[in-house]
Amino acid sequence: MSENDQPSAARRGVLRTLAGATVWAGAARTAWADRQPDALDLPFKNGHRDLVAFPQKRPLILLTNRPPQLETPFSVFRENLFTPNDAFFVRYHWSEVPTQVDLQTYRLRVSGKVERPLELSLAQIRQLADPVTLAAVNQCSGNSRGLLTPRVNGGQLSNGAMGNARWTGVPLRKVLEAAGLQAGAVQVTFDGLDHPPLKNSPDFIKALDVDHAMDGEVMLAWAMNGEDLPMLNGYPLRLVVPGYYGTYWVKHLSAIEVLDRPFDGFWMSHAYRLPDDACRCVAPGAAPASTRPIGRFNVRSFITSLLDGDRVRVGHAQQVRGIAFDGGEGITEVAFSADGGRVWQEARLGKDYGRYAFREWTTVFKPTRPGPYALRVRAVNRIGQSQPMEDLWNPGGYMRNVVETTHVVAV
Ligand SMILES: Nc1nc2c(c(=O)[nH]1)N[C@H]1C(S)=C(S)[C@@H](COP(=O)(O)O)O[C@H]1N2
Ligand SMILES: [Mo]
Repeated sequence: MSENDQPSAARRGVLRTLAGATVWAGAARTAWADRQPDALDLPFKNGHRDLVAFPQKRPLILLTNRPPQLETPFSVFRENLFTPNDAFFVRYHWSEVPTQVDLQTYRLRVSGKVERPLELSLAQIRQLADPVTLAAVNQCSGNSRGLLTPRVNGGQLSNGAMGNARWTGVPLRKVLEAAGLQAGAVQVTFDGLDHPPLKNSPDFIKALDVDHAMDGEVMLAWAMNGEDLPMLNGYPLRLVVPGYYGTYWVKHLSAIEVLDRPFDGFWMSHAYRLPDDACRCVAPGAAPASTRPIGRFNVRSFITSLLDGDRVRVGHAQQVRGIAFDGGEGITEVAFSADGGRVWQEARLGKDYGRYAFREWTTVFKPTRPGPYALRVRAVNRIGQSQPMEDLWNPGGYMRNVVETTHVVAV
């Protein structure tokens, strides 16, 4: 941590909140903000980051200001199995993001290959079905990108571009059934209220296959952890695609279109694509022969109760705690090593909040001699998938899931 060698973003006048409106300049520091650290260092080169409080958010790791891109400090995962709304990460592609939405005029349009095009208010959407609540992780494809070697272009994120929340809404299927799919429907596209600053840049639009869109699990959610979505997480309505990378979780959803062909927009045909092979990886620097759109999460696990550089007591048996998750098979096993991965012990799994949620695990660690310890954790899912011991590399820096190491010192 380095708290005094850098002027904070707030001091430079980046933003402040006024009754839910976003003010992007001319801000003064509040007394509350003064009590927070101003900055921190992520564990890679050029990892110095300001901590900045955007509207409805506590101070988070600032990646970019326009558009707002905020990473969750990793200590938040130590304190909470469900990520608080004010600490949940924020990702946008284009600068023109909504700072308020009027529910009197907000409508979700459903068009394309449907029997009945619809224009639904939020109240009408809420009446389409009994609300469902699902615990699910939202994770950016580029989570942990900054830790990859060799480094790749894109947002230099540490491990905080993920979060676990309870999402409440209605199944997307109910909306599509209300509109009535025509025969020959192939894909469904999703567009939100944000847009690029220039007309000739590609608007952020994503697509799902019709079968996926109709699976009854993909959800239109208006609430997160029992409260309205924060503006920066997609108020008033977002897509929740359980088990899939955040890129599909379109925020401020305003238009759904049913197509009789695969969608060929930029954000499907050029961005968020992976090498089309089993490991979704290529030799560092190589170009993949062919690619396909990113899909489900791979298996990940983290130690949360200890952070890099923490001190532990020799001879003291302490509980170590962490989280694991995958793309929806469910975590069935977590192993912990206190010696860099030579000897492994099985950790105990915590309460099961469903196959899309963080799964807590605990184990006991008793350092027997003073000095450094490399703690590692590795999870396995129901179908036997696990995590690689060495980084897998792809040009987007997506899907990093190497077995993590937390370095602590016993004294
Ligand atoms: N409207 C809109 N929705 C969006 C995006 C965007 O740029 N615009 N980015 C996507 C990406 S890449 C991610 S990782 C998630 C992040 O969700 P969050 O900002 O709520 O954490 O939002 C997705 N939904
Ligand atoms: Mo993302």
